[in-house]
Amino acid sequence: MSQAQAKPEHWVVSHAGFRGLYAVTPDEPDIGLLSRKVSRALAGGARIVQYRNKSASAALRREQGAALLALCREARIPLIINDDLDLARAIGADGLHLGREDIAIAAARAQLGKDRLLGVSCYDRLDLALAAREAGADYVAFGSAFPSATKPGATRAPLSLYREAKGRLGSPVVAIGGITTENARTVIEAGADAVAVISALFDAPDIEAAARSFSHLFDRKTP
Ligand code: TZP
Ligand code: MG
Repeated sequence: MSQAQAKPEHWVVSHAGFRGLYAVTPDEPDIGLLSRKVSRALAGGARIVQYRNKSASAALRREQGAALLALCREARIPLIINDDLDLARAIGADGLHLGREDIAIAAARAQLGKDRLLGVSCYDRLDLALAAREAGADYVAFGSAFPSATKPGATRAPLSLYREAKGRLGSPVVAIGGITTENARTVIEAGADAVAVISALFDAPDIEAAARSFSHLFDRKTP
């Protein structure tokens, strides 16, 4: 399938209702290694992949983004780009994830079109999430759920926020930050539809097994 032909109806997950493991990439300069790691996460059942690399040059990010998009297309899993609307558009990625330092949500939605997934980090703030939905976000993320070695300064979000947000927003709610196979159940039971994970997934000795462990936590129906 060409990139231009890829449409949400071809994805394994639905735009409005995904659930499961949301794999967020580590800052890995080696494209081959990054691709192998993401392949293992997909094999273990990751439902969404976000390309996030805070230390690469624009040229490397473009190359890595395109490589990961090809992998995700094969698995029929959406690839979301962190921060960078131009990169998302340049490679024809499936979506964009924004934080408070990034471009305005409504502007991003206007440029992405309605078919692409748009996610927004809302830290510990329901008000930001409500505004993000109003401006066109498909899903929101709250966190850090637990202390995160990847982002030690991150605001902590209370567990009560996940269910409260789910009730108010009518969109998928993603938990991020310090999530491991040991504590993920806590945020899922607290109402999160997906767990966004970097280190406990990509630093695991067996990435596919770790992805499978995270994914299995979603097998059981939760309220
Ligand atoms: N936002 C809040 S915590 C975090 C981000 C991007 C880092 C998540 O990484 P890890 O390794 O899963 O804690
Ligand atoms: Mg950002």
